Order: sequence, then C-alpha cells, then structure tokens
Amino acid sequence: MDVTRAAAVLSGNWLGSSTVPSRGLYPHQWSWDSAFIAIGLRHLAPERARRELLTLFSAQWRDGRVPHILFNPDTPPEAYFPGPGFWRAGRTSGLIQPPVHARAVLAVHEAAPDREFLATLYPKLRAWHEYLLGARDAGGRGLAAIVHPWESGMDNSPAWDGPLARVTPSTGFIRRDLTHGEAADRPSDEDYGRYVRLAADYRDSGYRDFGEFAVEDPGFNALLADAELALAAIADELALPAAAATHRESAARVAKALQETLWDNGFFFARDVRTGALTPQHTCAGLLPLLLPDLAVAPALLATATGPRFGLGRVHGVPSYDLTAPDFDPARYWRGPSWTNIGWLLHRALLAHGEPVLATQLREDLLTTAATTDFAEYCDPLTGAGHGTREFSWTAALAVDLLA
Ligand code: 9YW
Repeated sequence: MDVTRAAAVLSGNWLGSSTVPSRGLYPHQWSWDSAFIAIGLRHLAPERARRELLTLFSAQWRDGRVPHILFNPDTPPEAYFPGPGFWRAGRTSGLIQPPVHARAVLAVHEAAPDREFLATLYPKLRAWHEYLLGARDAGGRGLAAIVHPWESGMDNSPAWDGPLARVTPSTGFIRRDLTHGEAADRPSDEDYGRYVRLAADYRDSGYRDFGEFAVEDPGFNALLADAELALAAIADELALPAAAATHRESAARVAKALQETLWDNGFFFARDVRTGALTPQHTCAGLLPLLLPDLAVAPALLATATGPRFGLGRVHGVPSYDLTAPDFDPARYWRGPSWTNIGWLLHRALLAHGEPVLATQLREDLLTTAATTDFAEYCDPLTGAGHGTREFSWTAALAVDLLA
C-alpha cells in the first residue's frame, strides 16, 4: 500500500483543526475517530495529530465527559442528523464514545515527544476516566455503562437487540445518513427510530439518568482498562509515580471486573444492566479484552478468535459478528463486516499475546483491503469487498500506522 494515497485522504478530510471521518457521511469531529486518526497522523504531521486531540478535548464537559461529536459550525445543519439543534448542548452531542484517547495521546508523544502536550492533556484524561468509573458505574460492579448504542462505537451491534427491544421508536425525523450511504449497508429505520428516542430521553434527563438502555460492554471496558494503563505511562513520563501506580491499580480493577462479571463459557458478553442478564451474541467487542496483557483467559479467547465464529487468519480483517450466527450479515455495518479499527486493535493484541505470525497476516490483509477498497469504512469479511463510505479517515490513518 502506498502511504502517499493514505496521507492524501487524511489531508482531504482535514478541516484546519480536526479531521472529519468522511466528507459526506460524517461531516463533523467524532471522538474515537479522532484518537485513531491522531495515531496515524503522528507519523505524517505530529503537529496536526496534537491539534486533533487538543481540539476534541477543548469540547470536554465540566463533568469530565468527552462528547461523541464536536459539531463543525461551518457545516450546514441539514448535512447531519441529529445535529446541534437536537442535542441542545452547545457545540457537542451529549453522548460519549469508547475511551481510546489516552492511548492516542501516549502514541503521539512517543512518535514526537512533547512534554507540554502531555502535561496539558493528562488532567483532562484523568477527569474523563473518573467520569466513566464514577458517574457511569450503573451496575456498581466497577465497570462503565453505556446509555446508548452509539456510545459503544458499534451502533447496530446485534448485542443491543435485546435491550433495544424495550424502546419505542421515534418517528417524524429525516435520516440524513441515507443520502450518503446505501440503505442495505446502514442500520434499519426501526433501529434508527430507537436511537433517536433514547437520545431524546437522555437529553431530557439533563444527560444524567440511566434510562431504558444501560449496558456494560466488554469492548468499551477493555479499552478503558487499556486507557488507564496508557495514562499510567503518561504519568510516569510526567514524573508522577504515585499517580501512575493509581492508574495501574485502576486498570487491574477494571480487568478483574471484566473477567469476574462478563466472562462466560469462553467469551466476553455485554450485560444488560436493567435485567442483569448477559446478552448472548458473540460480537467483536468480546475479543477486545485481548488487549490486556495479564489476561488469564487469553488462550481460550484466542481459540474463539481463530475458531469458526471469527475465523481470524482465514477471513478479511476481524468480523464484527459471529460468522456462524443465523443473522450474520456481511454488508450491514456492525452486524458482520470487518472494520479497520478493530483489526488494528486485534493486531496489537496478537502481538501482546505472542502470536506474531497471525498478527503479520492480519496486518497485511488490513493494508491490502484498505488499498483495494479506496479506504472503505468497512468490508465484507468473506470477500474483502468494500462497503459504506470511501476515503474513510481511520481506515487511512491506521494503514499509515501499520506501515510505519
Ligand atoms: C453514525 C464516525 C462514526 C463512528 C462510529 C460508527 C458511525 C455514526 O460513524 O456512527 O452516524 O451512525 O458506527 O463508530 O465513530 O465515523
């Protein structure tokens, strides 16, 4: 793959102080996208990588949350729904996305050391993690709960079908996403109506209450534990050893809670906090605890990753959903397709757990697919065909990182 082409995608999507995930479909700044984008940009333009993250954190709320979207004031309001008028939260949405930012900040610093950048972001990252481990601990189990499918970053994951069934869909809004995306590649109208209902209820509670949807997601919490480890490394860099020790302890607590409460019969499942039950679907979120270095169940989880459900090494990327499930759909968003960010995370995880051959194979496949699909948003794991929007920023950014 040619790094120049990936760099051109990122330059084309750069707005001056942040990068849009895609010019047409996602014309604002998204939280976890920016973290993945910065991880690629650090090799091309470290100043832009720092700016990307600083811009996002300039929108952090007083309670510590990092909003999932920071709206670009120059984008016409009809370009994206739900826009700022819906959220009534100034320039941002009121939801969050997975906490991959500390990892990104550390990675940017490692590529281009800048102590001031670290010192500026360290207290903000701390406040962000404290919000997640405090206000978001809906179940009292030491895990952060998400209050909306969008917060998982995996919008229409089959794991949300059960909890979402309780929600009455909103009607009477216009979907802007279908202007830029194929309906067969996107969430259904009914699911979209439920997303809008949940978001409106959360907004009307002042962005405080746990409503009908409260879920402990293994992917989100694995990324949180990993982020606490990154924050510990940042604290070490800043010569704050006591703080570093606290972050390591916190990472260990989250990892322990994950293993004690979400691991069942060879896999990590999401818990529906309302019913107390684990959701039965095997999704790629359940593979993300492999990011954690001391994971006792890693061999069993690796066996599931390479077995028939995810076919790692025999398919393209990492399927977002169980290949053997009757409702597996190779084209529809998070119900089957492979996404580059999950592939990139699993590549790291495989290296951490002594699987260099599989890691290299995954890396080569991710790079080939990025190049042949013009940096598609996601791909069919069985054929490698591109789906969703093209010239997608994190596909380009993570390809740059895999090439470096
Ligand atoms: C939407 C921007 C976002 C990603 C999410 C992805 C999608 C937004 O796009 O959600 O409008 O549906 O699911 O992970 O951050 O790229």
